[in-house]
Amino acid sequence: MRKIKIIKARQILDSRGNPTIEVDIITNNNILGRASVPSGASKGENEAVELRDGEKESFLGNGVLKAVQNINNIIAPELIGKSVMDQLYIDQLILNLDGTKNKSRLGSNAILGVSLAVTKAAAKELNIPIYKYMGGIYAHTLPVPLINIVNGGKHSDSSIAFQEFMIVPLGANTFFESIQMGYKVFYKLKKILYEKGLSTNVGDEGGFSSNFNNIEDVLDNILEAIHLSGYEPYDQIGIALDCAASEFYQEEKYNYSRFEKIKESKGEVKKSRKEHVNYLSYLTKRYPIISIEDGMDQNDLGGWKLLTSELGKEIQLVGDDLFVTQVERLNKGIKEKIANSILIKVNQVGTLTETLETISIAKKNKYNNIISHRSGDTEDPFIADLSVAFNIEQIKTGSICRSERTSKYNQLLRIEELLGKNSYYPRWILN
Ligand code: 2PG
Ligand code: MG
Repeated sequence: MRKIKIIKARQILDSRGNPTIEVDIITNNNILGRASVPSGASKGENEAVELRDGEKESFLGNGVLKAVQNINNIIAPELIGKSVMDQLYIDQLILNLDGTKNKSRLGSNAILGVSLAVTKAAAKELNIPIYKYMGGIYAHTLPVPLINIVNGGKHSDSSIAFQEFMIVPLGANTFFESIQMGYKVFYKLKKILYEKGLSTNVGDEGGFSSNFNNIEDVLDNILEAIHLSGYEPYDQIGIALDCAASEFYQEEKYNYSRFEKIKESKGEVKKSRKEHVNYLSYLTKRYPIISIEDGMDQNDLGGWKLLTSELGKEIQLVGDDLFVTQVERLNKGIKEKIANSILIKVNQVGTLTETLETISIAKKNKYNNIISHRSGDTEDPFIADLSVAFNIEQIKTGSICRSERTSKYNQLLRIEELLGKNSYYPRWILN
């Protein structure tokens, strides 16, 4: 029993309005598991391949109808009659069907949609929450949210080279309280920007995408908002950055001036590896920065070594494009002693099984895991359940506005309520 009766994939739209995949799995008990797939803008070179139609007539080339066909015509016939309770077996079966290292035949988007729909159908079959199905009785940790409040880089046209500026409510006692703290700072920042005559429009992940002068201008405004909210920087609210440095690394330089406005106001800002590391180190001393993601380019291993030796003992250094949620790349990083944490994105690798393998390797090696959304996301809150299931202590899922971001926070609020006094919110996230 609990067998797959129907698999039906379709094309829907993500938060940027780009096509993405939704998969329905219906069991012989008429239970529906439905999952949708996120999509990145600043993708790592080594991510599993997301299949897009390419032909201009299909949503300007961005359609995912081929991937939909791959599910309906290739994956579905193989999975009909298999039990949704057999996640590892099913994931392996799809991987074998694909047969490539980077999932380029069926598409990581096709594969992930099915993998997650299976999980969701299984949880529903048992009539228990998804986090509990995946994690069992010991799933009880709510993650500290890294709340995005300013969008730069590829996620906005704000001209700031660094992609994400986040606040981290370290001083909260519960997840509920962490959202309240984030809310307060977000709206204080909105007021500050408005009063300075700056735009309060938001970027892809819901953070403000105003015309800031430069990186320090962003950080000064955030610090002001933290103070205005009555919070102690560092002790109660820390700052996390995602430089997404691969996006502005050119000809062995970190070229902040690729972003037009900085070029005009500040002159050329091309930093060598060493200058860039020094700058990050300076920022960390001047501001309550507790975490830096993708501080260096994905292929600049020398730069990563330098950054890790400079800051790796003091703050969290997160590999995103660097590790792309893949065991092989993470193992290499561990061996080289670069970074000390890893961003976990289900669609960078493609199946739930592989995601869990990566998480467990990180745990074994004392690298922090941070569950993450993508800049193009959907209303599917799966990653909220994923973080609680495996007691992952951090989640990065955007601003506290935009429904595709708040859907994850809202699910975490529900889970915290469900767990009641058994829930645990980690007060401090650094090792
Ligand atoms: C990142 C992500 C999510 P994208 O770089 O961490 O914030 O962005 O999905 O565009 O890769
Ligand atoms: Mg990133």
